[in-house]
Amino acid sequence: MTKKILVTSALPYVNNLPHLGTMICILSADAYSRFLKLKKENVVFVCGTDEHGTTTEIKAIEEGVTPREVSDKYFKMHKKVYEWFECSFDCFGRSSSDENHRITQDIFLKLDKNGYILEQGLEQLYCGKCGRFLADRFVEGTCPHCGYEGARGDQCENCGKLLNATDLKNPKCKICGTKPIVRETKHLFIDLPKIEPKLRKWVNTVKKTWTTNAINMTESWLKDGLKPRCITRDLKWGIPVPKKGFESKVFYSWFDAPIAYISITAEGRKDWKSWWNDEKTELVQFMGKDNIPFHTILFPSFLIGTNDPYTLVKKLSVNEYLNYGTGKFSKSKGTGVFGDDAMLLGMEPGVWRYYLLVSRPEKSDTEFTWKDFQEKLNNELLANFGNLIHRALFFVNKYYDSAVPETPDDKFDYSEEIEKITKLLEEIELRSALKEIMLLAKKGNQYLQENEPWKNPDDAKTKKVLANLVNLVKDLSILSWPFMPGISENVQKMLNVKINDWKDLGKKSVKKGHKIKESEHLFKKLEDKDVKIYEERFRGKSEVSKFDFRVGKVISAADHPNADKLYVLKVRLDRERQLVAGLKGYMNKDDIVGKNVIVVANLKPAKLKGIESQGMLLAAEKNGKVVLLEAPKSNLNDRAIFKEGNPANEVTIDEFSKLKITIKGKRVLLDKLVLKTGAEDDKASIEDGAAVR
Ligand code: B3M
Ligand code: ZN
Repeated sequence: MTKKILVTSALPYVNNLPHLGTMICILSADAYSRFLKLKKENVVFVCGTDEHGTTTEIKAIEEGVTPREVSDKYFKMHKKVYEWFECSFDCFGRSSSDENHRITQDIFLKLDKNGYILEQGLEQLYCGKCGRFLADRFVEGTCPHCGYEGARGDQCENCGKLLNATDLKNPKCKICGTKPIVRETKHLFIDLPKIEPKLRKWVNTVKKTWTTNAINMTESWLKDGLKPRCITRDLKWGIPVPKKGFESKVFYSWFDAPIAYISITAEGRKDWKSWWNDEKTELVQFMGKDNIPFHTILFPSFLIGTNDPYTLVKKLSVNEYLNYGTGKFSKSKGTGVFGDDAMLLGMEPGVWRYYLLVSRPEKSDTEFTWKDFQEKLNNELLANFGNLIHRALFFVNKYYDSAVPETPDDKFDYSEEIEKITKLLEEIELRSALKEIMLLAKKGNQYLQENEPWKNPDDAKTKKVLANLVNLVKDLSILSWPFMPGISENVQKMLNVKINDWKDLGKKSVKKGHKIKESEHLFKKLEDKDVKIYEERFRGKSEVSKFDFRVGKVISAADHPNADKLYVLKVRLDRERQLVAGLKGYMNKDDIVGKNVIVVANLKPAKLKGIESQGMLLAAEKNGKVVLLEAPKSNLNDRAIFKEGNPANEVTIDEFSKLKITIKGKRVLLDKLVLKTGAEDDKASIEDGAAVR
């Protein structure tokens, strides 16, 4: 029986979309489990969304919906993003599932029965204005350890130390900004000091297979000595605590979130117990550095305290942070690239996977820059990897009628490279492994260059060279599959083979006479002008999101008394507004009245020839023809957006005229962003290239 390997990636919070930094952790786990699958190991890859806790409650307050609605909405969006990124989860679920309620409560009851649960009064921050206790992220302040000003009530993300909200200096309620007061309530604690001896023993036996940052942080925790840790919260959204006197409380989300790894497996597989209750299962967990103590101290303590034979983490792979340039990713500020943005930029998912895995922050934080992304795409993927594959296959197609011209020989040897890459992958040194794969492609390019096959294609030697290169291409397709599965599959399509076994590496299995297919370019160059556009677009506080585009219905149209090109319109959106529009001479009043149009609703009111215009109606123009932008299926006052963000209170006509909005295929485009109202693409029935004004 082969051993079981359980791979998990930290469950991303459901309150927001994953950004590139979040993707790194998931893609790392994905690449590693794909590698194991190619090696025909018995592996299950588990991930899902972390839905409870204050992050979701805060988002729900912001969006004016329930936490359940936030979770449902974002769960779907997460799923879509991961599918696009070619993530191959075997089990993908949610921490709010019934199964997780069951298993979490079961683990709690066992901890309680075994005497590891304490009841204690707790001094907690209470916001008088909001009338609630401020759990975890409902409060922010200065970290008492490192002085970081944005520390949250449960953890400082700067130094990684876990905090109690009352430790914060200058605490503030996250909702209203008020300074909270301290009040006492009763809570349940897990008695970590009592579990500590068993935990220490276990840590000492496994820690050698953890990354250095994980070992260091865990040891420093243990050195300080463990304290009882509160596992209940005064919130509504969460898993109810099954204990008398605590019925109105729920579990701390960091209690049920790691348990969700187990429940998600249970939902997906009947044989889940054999994965989670078996010391022979090797549990490999991927996470960002701030998650370390939860996975090496807390979660193992929950499991050890049950006295059940739960599978505990064996290998831990921790990544540091990816920043967006020198700043942070922020969806609300429009800074940085998020998963859903990447999907819309027209590049293969494999390009993103390559970039993120080859820049995986392992020893220190790194920065995403568009220049760096461009360089890796153009110089590494395209000019090296893609170029080798294209040239090798191109020559076979051109000179030998698409058939491998010879039996390959051993003159071109790269067995050492394969061995090295395999070893690196086994050790979860993903970035180094990927770099070695690129070096191997480079070696292939040199071999091709030195042998100049274009000079003597009919030479026996040239034919051998190309047969060897075709086999290298086959090997590169196997080696790169964990990292860029879609690209690898495209290569195999062109090669006309289907190989998904690591054991096939190094074998000259693409034999003389094998017919290959047309070779196509795998990558498109990223041009400087696009880099400029993307830098601008993802810079933050993006220009376009400050415009408040709204759907309005035109109720009436009349001639402007003092101007022969202007109409005065009444348009209903939030309320009835008077708009002055320069449409006379281009269309009749009847063509306008009754239509659902798009209005810049936060344009500074201005007088046009003596009549006030409270907004601007959008139209597209080309060669003297003018049409309205329309959203026929939308409701009045719905927002039309290019890109999520917060509109400014007021914008000026000058600011608007700087936007270069055009029409393509009747859709309204700004760069590559499409103007949408809900699910509807806003339309303008006019030729491509028409300008919107
Ligand atoms: N959601 C924290 C994070 O995304 C948390 C991980 C849970 S793993 C069980 O950083
Ligand atoms: Zn700190």
